Amino acid sequence: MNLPRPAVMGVLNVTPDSFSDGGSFFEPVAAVAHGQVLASEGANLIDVGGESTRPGSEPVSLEEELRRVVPVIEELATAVETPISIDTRKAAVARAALAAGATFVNDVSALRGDPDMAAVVAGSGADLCLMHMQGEPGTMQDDPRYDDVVSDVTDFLEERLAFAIGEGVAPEKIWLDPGIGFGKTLDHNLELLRRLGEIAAIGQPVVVGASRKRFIGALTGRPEGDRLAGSLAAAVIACERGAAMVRVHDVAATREALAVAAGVGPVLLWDGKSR
Ligand code: 9MG
Repeated sequence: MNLPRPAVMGVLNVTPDSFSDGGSFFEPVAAVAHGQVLASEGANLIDVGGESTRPGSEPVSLEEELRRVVPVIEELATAVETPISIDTRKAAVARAALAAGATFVNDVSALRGDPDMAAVVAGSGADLCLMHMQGEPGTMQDDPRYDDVVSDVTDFLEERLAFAIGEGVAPEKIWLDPGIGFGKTLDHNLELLRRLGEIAAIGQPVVVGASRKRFIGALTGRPEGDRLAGSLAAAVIACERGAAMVRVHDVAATREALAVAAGVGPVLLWDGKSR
C-alpha cells in the first residue's frame, strides 16, 4: 500500500468495551460518521475493529464480530476514499471485511490466531500488519517477562515475517508492529520505543500504536480520556525512531504534531536511514 511516511492510521472501534472509546461508536451510524471524521482529519488508513483486545478483555463470537464490522466497512468504503483496515484475528472476519471494501488486515495475533488467516490475506493481495503480543488479551498483563524485550520482539517479528512470506503473502505488503501494551510492562514499552530502530532495521515498515495507552497514564497520571499530550509525544518519538505509521485515536492533532517534527528534522525514515 502506497502511503506517505509516516502515515497515520485512525482507530475506529465498533465495540462496547474498548479502552478509551468503548461504546462511543458501537452503533453503525455513529461508527460510519466517526470514520468520516477520521478521514476528514487526514487519516491515511482507518482501522475498523469489532473485538476489543484491551488488557482483560473477553473474546467475541464470530457472528457478533461480523455483525459489528461488515455493515460499517460496506458503508464507509462508499463514503470515504481513505483505505480501510480490518482489525481482527479471525480469517472469516478478514474475508468478509475484504469483500466489503477493506484492503489491509491488522492481525494482532500475527497469523497465530486462525490457521486460515494467512491464506485469506495471501489470496486477497491485501496488506498485512503482524503484531507482537505475549499471551492473550485476557491475561497478558499478569506478569510479562522477557530476556531482552527488544531482541525477543525482533526475533518474533522476523519469524512471523518469514512465516507469512512462506504462506504466500508478498513481502512488500507486510508491516511489523512491536505491540505496545500487549504483554508489556511500562519499562518494556519504553525500551521498545527507545530502541525502535532495531525493529525498523528488519527492513519492513513498522507500525506503532501507543495512543492513549496505559503506559502513558502511568507516566502522566492522566485517565484514558485525557492522554492526548502524552500520545502526541509518543507518536513523534515513534516516527523519529523509525515508525512508518502510527495508530492513533486523535488524527488531526497527531498530523499537526508530526508536521512540526518533520519541519524540524532530521527524522529517521521507516527504514532507519536519517534525512
Ligand atoms: C488493535 N490494536 C490495538 N493496539 C494496537 C497496536 O498497538 N498495534 C496494532 N497493529 N493494532 C492494535
